[in-house]
Amino acid sequence: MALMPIIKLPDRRLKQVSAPVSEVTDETRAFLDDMLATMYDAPGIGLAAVQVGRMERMVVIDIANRDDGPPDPMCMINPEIVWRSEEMAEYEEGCLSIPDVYDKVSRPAAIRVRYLDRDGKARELDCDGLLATCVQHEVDHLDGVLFIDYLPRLKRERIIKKFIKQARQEERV
Ligand code: K1U
Ligand code: ZN
Repeated sequence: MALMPIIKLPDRRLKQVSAPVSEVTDETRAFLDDMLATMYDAPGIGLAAVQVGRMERMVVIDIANRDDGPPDPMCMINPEIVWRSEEMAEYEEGCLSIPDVYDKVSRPAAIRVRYLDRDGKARELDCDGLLATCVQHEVDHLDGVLFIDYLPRLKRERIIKKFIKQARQEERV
């Protein structure tokens, strides 16, 4: 399994919409394994393919990684949120593409997600709590949406400016 570099703000790919996966193959499964290894290594509880530069609709999630629990990896191909609760829940989110920035985001408290698993089998899953938050965060990545897009404009712009400055400084060295 290979670790892949995670792209960071202000990389423009993070604002692009990813394309559906047309066929689930051995190569898809090998790539999902590399995504899981990269997520565990980061460490994180989720990762979208765009975050490692592949513009296809795939995400991996393991919320057990937050508490160092036994691994419970999930792979979702072409995930689609087909139901959202009216009730909202607030959670302090972070993003591996926006390191060291955490802020509260309010999202539907429960969702139903439809997706293909790593064998290409269609599945539906009801999620609440941190899993619901994480699935929504990852599906947003596939649509070019970042959690900072839910923050007030001035706050968001300050974060983006900081990362642009950081990237320029890294270019110089
Ligand atoms: O998509 C990503 O950038 C991954 C992100 C997922 C996420 C976190 C919090 C709320 C919603 C979605 C992360 O995993 S950030 C890192 C993180 O949460 C974490 C870091 C160390 C241990 C456990 C969790
Ligand atoms: Zn993220």
